[in-house]
Amino acid sequence: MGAGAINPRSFASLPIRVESELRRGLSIELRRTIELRWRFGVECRVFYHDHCFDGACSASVFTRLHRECLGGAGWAYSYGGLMHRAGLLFDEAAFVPIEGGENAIVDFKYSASPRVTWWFDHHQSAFLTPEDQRDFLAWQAQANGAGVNVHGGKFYDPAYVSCTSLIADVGRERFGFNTEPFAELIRWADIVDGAKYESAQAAVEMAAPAMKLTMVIESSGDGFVPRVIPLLTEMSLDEVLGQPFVQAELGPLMERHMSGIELLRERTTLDRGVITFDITDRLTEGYNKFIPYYLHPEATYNVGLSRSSFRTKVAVGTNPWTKVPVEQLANVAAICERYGGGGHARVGAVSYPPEREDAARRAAVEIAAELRARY
Ligand SMILES: [Mn+2]
Repeated sequence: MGAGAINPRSFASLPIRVESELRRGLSIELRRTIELRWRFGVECRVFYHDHCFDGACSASVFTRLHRECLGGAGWAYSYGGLMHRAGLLFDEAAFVPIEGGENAIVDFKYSASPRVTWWFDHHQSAFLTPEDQRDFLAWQAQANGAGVNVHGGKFYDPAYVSCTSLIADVGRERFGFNTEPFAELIRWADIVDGAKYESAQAAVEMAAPAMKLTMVIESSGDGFVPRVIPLLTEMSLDEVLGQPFVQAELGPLMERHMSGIELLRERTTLDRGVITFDITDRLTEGYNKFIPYYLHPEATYNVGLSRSSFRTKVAVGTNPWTKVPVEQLANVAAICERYGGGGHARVGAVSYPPEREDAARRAAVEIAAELRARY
C-alpha cells in the first residue's frame, strides 16, 4: 500500500488560513468541487463485487468509512453490483459525474475512469490491461508526490484475505476509522473469502449467520445485495439474517442444501482415502463442495460426477482439513490437465459435453484409481 490521499474532513476542521494554504495545491476546479460537495452533500456510488459475501461487506465497510471519515453530512449512498464477464466490465455512464459526487469500486477490478476516486482490491488479477496498471501506478506516484493534487484513494494489496479487512486497515491507519463496532463482520469476511472454515461441520451445517447469509448472497437474484448492504452497515449479521425478505430467500436454499446432503449421504463411498460419487442422474445447480468431507472426514480426496444442462463434470478435490502433509498431496490441477481440464493444486475439474457422459465416467474412474494408488 502507499497511495497518499487527502482527507476532506481535515480541511473542514482546520483554521481557515491553514486550510487555504493546503488547498493551494489543488486545481481550482477540484477545490471548488470539494467545497461544493462539503457544503451541500452529494451522492457516493459504491460499486462492489456482486453475489459475493466479501463484496457486500466491503461495500458496507466502505460506506461507514466514507460517512464517518471521508465525506461530510448530507451524502447519499447508492450501490451497483459488478460481475466478471466477457467484454466491458464497467459502464462509464453508471458513474456519478465528478460534480455530482464520488464513485468507489471495492473488491473488484481497477477502472481508469477519472470519475472513480476510491478503489480497494485484493484480487491477484486486479488489472484488466497493462494500461490500467500504469494508470494506477501513475495515480499513486502523483498521490505520494505532491500529496494534495489528488483527491481520493486507491489501494491494492493481494496479500489480504478479504477486501473488507483491507478497507478496515487502511481506514484505521490513514483516516482514524473506528472499526471496533463491526469486528464480527471483518472476521467473517476473512473466514468466508479465504474459505478458512474451522471444520467441514462448520462449512456444511452453517450454524453461523454469516454462512447462511453467504449462501443467500451467492444465489440471490439481482437487486438483492443492494438491499442487504445498507442493513449490514447498521445491524449485526444475526439481525440482517432475521429480516423477512432474507428469510424468504433462505428457506428454499436451506431445503435444497439439506437434500444435497441426503443425496450425497446415499451416493458417496470411501475407499483408500478417496471419496467417489455419481449424481449424473440428477440435474443439479451445484452442491456445497464440503459435503463429501463432512460425510467422510477421514478422506483425503474426492472425485465426483455431476451433470447440469450444458455439461457433465468430473470434480476433483482435496479435503481442506486433511492431516496429510501438504508436500505429500497430489497436484490436482496437473491430473485434471491431462484430461483437458484444470484448476488449482488442491481443487480441479474436467468438463465434458452432455453426450460424452461415458468419457467423463471413464476419466472419473481412472483419476480415483490414480489417487488411491498414493494411499
Ligand atoms: Mn474478495
